[in-house]
Amino acid sequence: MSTIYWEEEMETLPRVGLESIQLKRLQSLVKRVYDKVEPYRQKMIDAGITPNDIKTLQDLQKLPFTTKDDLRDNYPFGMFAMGLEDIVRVHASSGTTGKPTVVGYTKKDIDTWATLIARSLACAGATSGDMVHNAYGYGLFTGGLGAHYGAEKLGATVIPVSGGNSKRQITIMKDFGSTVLMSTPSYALNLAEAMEEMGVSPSSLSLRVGIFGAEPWSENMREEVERKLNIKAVDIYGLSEVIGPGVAQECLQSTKGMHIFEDHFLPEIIDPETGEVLPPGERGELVFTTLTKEAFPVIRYRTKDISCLYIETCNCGRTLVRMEKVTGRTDDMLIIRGVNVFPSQVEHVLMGVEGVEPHYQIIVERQGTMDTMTVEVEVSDSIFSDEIKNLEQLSHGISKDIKDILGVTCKVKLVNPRSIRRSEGKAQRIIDNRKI
Ligand code: DLL
Repeated sequence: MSTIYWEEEMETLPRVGLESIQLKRLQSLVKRVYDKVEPYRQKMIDAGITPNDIKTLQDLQKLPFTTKDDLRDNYPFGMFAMGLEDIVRVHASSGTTGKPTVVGYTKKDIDTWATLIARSLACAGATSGDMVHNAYGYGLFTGGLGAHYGAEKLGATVIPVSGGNSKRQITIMKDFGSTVLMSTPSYALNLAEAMEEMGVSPSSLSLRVGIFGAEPWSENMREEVERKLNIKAVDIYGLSEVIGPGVAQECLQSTKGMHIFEDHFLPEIIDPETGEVLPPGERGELVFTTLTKEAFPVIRYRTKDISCLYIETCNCGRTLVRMEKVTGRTDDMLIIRGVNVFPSQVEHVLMGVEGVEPHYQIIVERQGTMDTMTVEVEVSDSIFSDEIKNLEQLSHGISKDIKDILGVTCKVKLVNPRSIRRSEGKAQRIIDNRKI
């Protein structure tokens, strides 16, 4: 398979060349934030560091971390490195608690971001000949507009359909000949469901590839989406604080995670408890430093996402390091009777069971001092109309699988097909009733 690149020279740079670019960019970034962003300057002063102390890439480790709290404390624009006259756009991530985080972009940032999405699309084999069906939500969320500008930059035709109204989306896909789908993986499944309801066969569409991200999705979920939509599904990763989508992208040849666009973002993996930097291959919390962003640079931003880095070169020829699929966040982890479990691990088990539909929710409750977990999952129409005793057997079987594979005890409740609320963007997997 021949590789399609958007910026071949940068994506295939020998490591020494790449590291020398990274160092120059890091030094200029640290100087800029020290001069222009008061909270960063203060943190560096507190840590006894000046920009001149950054002499090698290793010296990055001398700099303090940045957390979501730092951004909240300086809400809305206190961490911007440019005046509002140079900012052309803001986005915000909703956040489940407290104030949202607001991020800003200059004209150049918007262009960098579009380039990164164009690279991502090329990684997935897309070209200017493609019809990109962009079902990421448009608005303060970075998904819609981020993907949109990148697809335009690639020269593809964009359908800015946003999330929702799934049946209309299927008609558009059919009539316009969409070839590339961009959406959350859970919304892709909702589209597949709408297709089924309309009696549209995926083979009657022109869809070839889906670029899915913004939420964790398991390998079994990937198989499910690929099968239901008759496409190849690849992963895209990003977060508003770093730029939005387009921080890392899985290529068609990769068997091991997504390429991080390292000429723009410097990744580290740390032990979330101690903050110690971990070597490649070890799993921990992802931390990013932006190397080229003007309006809203971040230094050692703690993402809370769990991953690890692979330094082996990829079959596609890109020399960029790869990050493992993100299976959870440090703040997503449930501790049920002392066992750690991530929703995506539960998903992986569920998706491996025949007759179970890819729509589920995890309900966490507290009984006395104990946390309990109930997994509600939809089953197919034919299974749901089966005898009660068969349903009971199936739910016991799933709960046993979860216990055997994840070591956690939970109740499994099989629910009516189409009874779990569908989302247009990120799916809500956990209903936490402990806080009520
Ligand atoms: O979700 C940006 C994005 C849009 C990425 C479209 C990919 C596609 P936020 O709303 O700020 O930004 O949420 C960022 O979503 O820290 C992860 O926890 C999660 N996330 C993003 N991509 C993935 C992925 C966008 N591919 C947060 N796999 C991140 C797992 C992901 N989790």
